[in-house]
Amino acid sequence: MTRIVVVSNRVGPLSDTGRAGGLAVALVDVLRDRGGLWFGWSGEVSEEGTFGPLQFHEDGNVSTATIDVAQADFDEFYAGFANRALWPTMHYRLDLTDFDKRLEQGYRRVNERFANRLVPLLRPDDIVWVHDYHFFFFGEELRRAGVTNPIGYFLHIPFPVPEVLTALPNHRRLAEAMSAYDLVGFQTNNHLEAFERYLLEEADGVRNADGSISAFGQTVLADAFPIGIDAGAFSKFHEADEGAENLTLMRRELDGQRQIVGVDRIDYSKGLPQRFEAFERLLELYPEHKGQVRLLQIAPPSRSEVRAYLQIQRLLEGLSGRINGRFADLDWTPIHLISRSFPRRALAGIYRASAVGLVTPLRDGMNLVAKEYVAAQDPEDPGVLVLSRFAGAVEEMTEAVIVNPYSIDELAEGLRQAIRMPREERIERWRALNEKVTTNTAAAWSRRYLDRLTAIHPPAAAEYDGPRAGVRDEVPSA
Ligand code: ADQ
Repeated sequence: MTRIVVVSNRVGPLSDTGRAGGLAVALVDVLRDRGGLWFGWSGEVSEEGTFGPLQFHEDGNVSTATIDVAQADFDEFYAGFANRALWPTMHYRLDLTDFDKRLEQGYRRVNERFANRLVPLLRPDDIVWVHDYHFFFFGEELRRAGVTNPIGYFLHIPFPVPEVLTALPNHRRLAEAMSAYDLVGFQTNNHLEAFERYLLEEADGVRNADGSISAFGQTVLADAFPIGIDAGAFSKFHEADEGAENLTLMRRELDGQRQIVGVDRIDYSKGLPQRFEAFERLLELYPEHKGQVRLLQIAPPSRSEVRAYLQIQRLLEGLSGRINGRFADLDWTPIHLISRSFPRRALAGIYRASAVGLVTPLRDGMNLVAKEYVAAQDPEDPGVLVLSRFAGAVEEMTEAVIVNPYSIDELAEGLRQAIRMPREERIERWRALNEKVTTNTAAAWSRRYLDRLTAIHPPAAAEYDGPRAGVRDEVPSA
């Protein structure tokens, strides 16, 4: 039977998805549907690096194969070109980029090595699906090694407009490598248009009748496939385990106060300092909220090997300390900053206990937290989502309170609107949002993508008929 082979930087976990991140859950679903192989980095740095033994792990119909990287790979590929050149460029932060040629070479080397390690594991009728900004060159390397299987690519983060992308010194090679895939998927139409505009305007591309674009002597089809979550699971997490415990704990602790919640990895793209300043502005302008509303920000550190990430963490600690010093009282602390991660089921309880979900990135591919917050709400008394106009999620989630995160005043007013919103309006907005979150699930997303990929390039031998409907699709919208 045709297997799906997923390639992503981080692999797993395959079980106990209540503890895993949102993306991992989406990918496990895809793999479980038909059986498959998940290939990527082990998370370990070793002397042998990419030349070391493959580590296999089997769980039912899914296996994982991972390899280590060497210290130089980690520095140049992961902490280097991926997170100091690509991530900031794609999030419109050219001021934070480091375009060192050595880092780029390390990135290319790791893409090549990883692809060459996968080749012997591939079967002729496999469908290969490569994920995210760590592996732009992976498909091209597979083709160079003679792989003729369908190879798709999905970019989880934004694709910037050509005026920004062209700041990347190897932008042409990057776009050329992307064009080697059969199908390139983006989160939003906005990112799709940026990519197509690049091919047409910067690479003399020509659009074909079927919508594909020919450029660099290759033909690529691109489209938008907004990612979803396992909404059914999220709407039920609060009923048991850590979800129920956290819901009860939070409600007792809040004792009638309203809670605004933010949940993000610490990252400069997430707009965290602006959030704290907006909350401060709310308290300045509308002192009646003192003692009545608090901001809970859950923000575990990430990528601490990159200097910009440590700086943002210190900035947040300083800001929350200052704002708390200014406004706190003996029985009330305005900002609670928690610097660790929680299992997903625990997050669901926290979301449900919070009157406002504050999701205000300066730039984001999609943002799964926005969808998780909606899915976790009580249909009879839902909270309000305050969403940045620069999150990919905004293309679908138009019934949120939409704000410009660069304007502290607008953010503060958005918060006030959300806190004071009457119940009927909250229910009306939530119903519309929840309908979308429960329809466009993670399972529906992968099915749409893989159906499209196999329509363009059918796998050899076995006829692929799409993944079977996942149970997570069968949850009725409330
Ligand atoms: P991220 O930038 O990591 O993902 P996001 O989409 O919000 O951003 O996903 C974060 C996930 O991690 C969510 O599932 C969330 O629940 C979880 N998470 C965050 N903070 C946590 C905490 N403190 N404890 C536990 N879990 C936490 C990238 C892109 C996004 C895109 C996704 C998926 O940057 O734009 O939406 O991939 O495609």
